[in-house]
Amino acid sequence: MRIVLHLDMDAFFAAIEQRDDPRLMGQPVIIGYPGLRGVVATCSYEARHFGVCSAMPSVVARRCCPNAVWIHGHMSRYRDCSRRIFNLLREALPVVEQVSVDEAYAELTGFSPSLGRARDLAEELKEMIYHEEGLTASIGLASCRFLAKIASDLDKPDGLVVIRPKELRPRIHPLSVRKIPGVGPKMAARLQRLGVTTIGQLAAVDEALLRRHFGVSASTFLAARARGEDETPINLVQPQRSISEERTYLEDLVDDERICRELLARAEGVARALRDKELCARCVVLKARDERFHTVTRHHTFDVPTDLSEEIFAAVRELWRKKVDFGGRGVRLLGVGASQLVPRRELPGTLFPDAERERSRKVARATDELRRRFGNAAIRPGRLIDPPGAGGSLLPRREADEEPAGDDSPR
Ligand code: TTP
Ligand code: MG
Repeated sequence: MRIVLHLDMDAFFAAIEQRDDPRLMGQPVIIGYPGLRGVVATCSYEARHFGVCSAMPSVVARRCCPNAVWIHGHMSRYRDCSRRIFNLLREALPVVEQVSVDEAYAELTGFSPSLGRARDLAEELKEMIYHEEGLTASIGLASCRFLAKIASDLDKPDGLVVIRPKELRPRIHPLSVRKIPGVGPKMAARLQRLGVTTIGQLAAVDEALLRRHFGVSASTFLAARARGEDETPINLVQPQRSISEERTYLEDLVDDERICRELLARAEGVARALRDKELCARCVVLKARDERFHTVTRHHTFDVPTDLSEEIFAAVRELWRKKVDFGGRGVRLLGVGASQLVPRRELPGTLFPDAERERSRKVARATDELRRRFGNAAIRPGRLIDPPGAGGSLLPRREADEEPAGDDSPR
């Protein structure tokens, strides 16, 4: 039988804050900006008892839990901690796939002879992480990827749950179909119209009926999950599809200079994340939302894929100036994304690089290193320094398939 492990840190950002400031232990702690346009990035389990959860508008969270301690967040600290935890995991396990800042899968087939032994190993991992980082993780073990993921969530925080094949019916069937990764709100609503809300009900539905409603590929997917099957492998190196960074502003931006300054900051963050991962982007995306919530995205394709902030910035500034017309309305959100990513070493020309670009890359890498050692505030291009009194801002959720860049605010 296959054995897959899924690990997810508990209340990750909030737990780091509690660990680093003992006064926060046992307190409801919320990571995010408490202002009008803020959202909750995450919160401690104490805050969850009051109904606070990730992505909740801050105004709602404040109503649920008026006594919470709000922390804007220390992204570079979270990222360093994440890096150390993944190093521990990679040392201990043969095949580790990182799926987010605090979440990993590991293939234990052939490494651990039984689910029971895998459980002992998982106990050791949890202890090791607690010993090294003072943080708790929840782990799920099962015969495939999606069951391991569901298992790790069943007894959070500090959980360790093993799902054996015979436990599918009692433990998995009662759960909502929404627990299946890949079943979003739309598919769940369509299933509900067929009278299916739980995984057990999904297992009982005639596959032909599913096929009529969802087509061949979606119905095959649903039927397999209902049987507790998922052949998705655990990937040692996962192809990353995109990296992006966006911000919502407390006050709408109207000044072109300020807008360009923000675009430069986002381009910097994205370029740094690309260099961290040794990737270059063939395509950049500008996302902008005006005060009436009208959102546009504009793309630019490079002849030569890049990981340099000046090239990404030049492209998005051009897109902003030539391809976006908000008719003078203020800008509420700006985002910069990179897609069509290619590993740098696979690019032609790596052997005989362009001298100018190599110089820029060397400077950028040296800056990245200084940032890593001395923190984010250590180095900023002159234009990134906020004038006194500039409105704060915060990052909403990044896209699922990426890690945060070294920004000092939560996603
Ligand atoms: P999660 O693992 O989803 O959440 P968590 O670790 O805080 O809590 P749980 O115990 O339920 O796993 O996400 C990991 C981190 O990613 C989280 O600490 C903060 C960040 N994050 C955001 O910034 N915005 C979001 O919407 C979510 C869901 C997470
Ligand atoms: Mg987590």
